[in-house]
Amino acid sequence: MSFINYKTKEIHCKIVYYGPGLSGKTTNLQYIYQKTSTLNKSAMISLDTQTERTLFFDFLPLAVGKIRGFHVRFHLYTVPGQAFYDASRKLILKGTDGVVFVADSQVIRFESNLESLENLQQHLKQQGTALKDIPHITFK
Ligand SMILES: Nc1nc2c(ncn2[C@@H]2O[C@H](COP(=O)(O)OP(=O)(O)O)[C@@H](O)[C@H]2O)c(=O)[nH]1
Ligand SMILES: [Mg+2]
Repeated sequence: MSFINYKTKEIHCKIVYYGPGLSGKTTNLQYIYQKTSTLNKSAMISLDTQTERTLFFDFLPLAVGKIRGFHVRFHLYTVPGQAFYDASRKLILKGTDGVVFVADSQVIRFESNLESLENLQQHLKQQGTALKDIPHITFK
C-alpha cells in the first residue's frame, strides 16, 4: 500500500527493481535519472562495491506530479542480485507497491533469471503477498 501523508499532502509509492546480478537494474535507474528534469528528482544514491556492482541498493526519489492536490512521489529501489545478499533483498522488498523484474536476455543467464524470480516469489509469500496481487512488470 502506498503511504499517504495527509498533513503534507503527499503520496509515497515504493517500486523495487528485482532481478539477477548484472541484469541491468542499476542501469535502468541511471537512465531514468538522466532523463528526468532536475525539478523532479533528488540525488540518486548508490551504495556500490569497488567493482561497481550494487552492494546494498540504489535509491532514486522522483516527484511525478499531483493527483487531486496530493504530490505523488515514487521511490525507486534496486536490490543486489548476487545470491548471498538475500537478507538485503528481503529488507528492500518490504512494503513495496510495485515490482519491476529485470531479466538478463542472455540465454546463458536463463537459470539465474528463474532463480531470482523464484526468490522474489518466496520473499513476497513470506510478506503475506504474491506477485499476482501487486502491480509488476517483467522485461529483458
Ligand atoms: N548489452 C547490454 N548491456 C547492458 C544492458 N543494460 C545494462 N548493461 C550492462 O550490464 C552491466 C551490468 O548492469 P547493471 O545495471 O550494473 O546491473 P545490475 O547488477 O542488475 O544493477 C553494466 O556493465 C551495464 O552497462 C543492456 O540492455 N544491454
Ligand atoms: Mg545494481
